[in-house]
Amino acid sequence: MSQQTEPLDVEGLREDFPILQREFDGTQLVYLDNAATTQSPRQVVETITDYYYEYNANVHRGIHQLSQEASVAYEDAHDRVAEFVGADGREELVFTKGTTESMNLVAYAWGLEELGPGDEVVLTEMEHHSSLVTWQQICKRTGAECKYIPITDDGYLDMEAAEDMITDDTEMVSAVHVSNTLGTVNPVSDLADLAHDHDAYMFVDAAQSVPNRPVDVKEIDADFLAFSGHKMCGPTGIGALYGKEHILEEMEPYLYGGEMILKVTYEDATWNELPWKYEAGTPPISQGIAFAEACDYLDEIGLENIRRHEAELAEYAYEQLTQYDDVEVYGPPADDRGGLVAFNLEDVHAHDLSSILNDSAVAIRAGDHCTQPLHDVLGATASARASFYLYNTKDEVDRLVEAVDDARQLFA
Ligand code: 7TS
Repeated sequence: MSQQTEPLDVEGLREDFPILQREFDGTQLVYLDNAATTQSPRQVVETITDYYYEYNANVHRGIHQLSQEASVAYEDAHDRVAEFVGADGREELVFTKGTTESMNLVAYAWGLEELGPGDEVVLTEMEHHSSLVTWQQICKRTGAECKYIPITDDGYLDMEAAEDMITDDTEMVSAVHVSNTLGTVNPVSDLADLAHDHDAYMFVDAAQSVPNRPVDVKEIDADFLAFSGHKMCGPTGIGALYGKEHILEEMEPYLYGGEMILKVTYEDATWNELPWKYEAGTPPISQGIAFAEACDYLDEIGLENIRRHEAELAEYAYEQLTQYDDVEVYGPPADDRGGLVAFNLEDVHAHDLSSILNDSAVAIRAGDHCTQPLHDVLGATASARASFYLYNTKDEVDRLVEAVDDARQLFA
């Protein structure tokens, strides 16, 4: 994992992303919806076309040449993505549809089996619905209880409350690493220590961290960690679940079918080795191979460089937006956040704001960002959110702020 700290050659990088050249009525697109999904560079898109033009075949099945080539590339992609997050290898890295499916896999395969009345799952108030709703519903089905670590007024996790809430009744702590609404970077390693002190597992939702900073599953000591390819320059339809090998060995499969079995009789079946035990059916082959290419692309740039670039843009955006008294930005201070700012302009609904920004070709997200209960805590029904990535510039932040100012004047 690269630790260099060089400024990004953003103009050079932008050439890899043809979509960024799009214009609407002669105005160039400013794409600031990267927490929802990122754009893919040519290198990733060409990996997909190469696959379909050169070696499209089903994997693990055929002994013909095409199938062998596809199988090797698909299997190696697991090692590449595993390496990207510091896992030991493919045995610890299951390909899924994305973070949501990774979360559901563990909730169904482990949670339904292991949880029961008296058990507790500890989440945070800033969980994305993919974790919140999943654990909430699994708790309802098993009789276990969900608890939520509160946030402080400035958008951090209340770690004193966390220490009280994580007890011997806790079976799972599941926390978002970087909040997709507040931009808070949570101390997931400290939470993992607390969980392990009480023999609970630690699940890290790394959907908003793996794409933009060095993340090492061993350093965090996560038992599970989930992320999505489409938020890190890769295609949609592919993501990953990291799990400690001994836990993945012990768990029962989540989906049954072909590919995931070793021996089948009319009476019973045994399971394939890791990670295939959790990948029933024909997998997303081209997406998996392109996911690995996205990891190469990001490593080439350097994750620490990307983290710093995003933090600079977020700090700049925060400062520019808060110069207006009627703009409220949520979450921690300007200089201590991930690469996004969620905000509201007084008396203007976030959807209206987003629509006005769209007229200036500035793409942001408006809504609850799949964190409805968190918005209740913030006292807002919705918010506007600008989220940055490696190809965004300060000029684009200026375009955002100008468009927000236009909206202020329109609604004044
Ligand atoms: N966890 C976090 C923290 C997220 O931000 C998201 C998606 C997910 C999980 C789910 O990822 P998926 O790939 O399975 O959908 N977040 C957003 C967002 O902020 N806007 O659109 C999707």
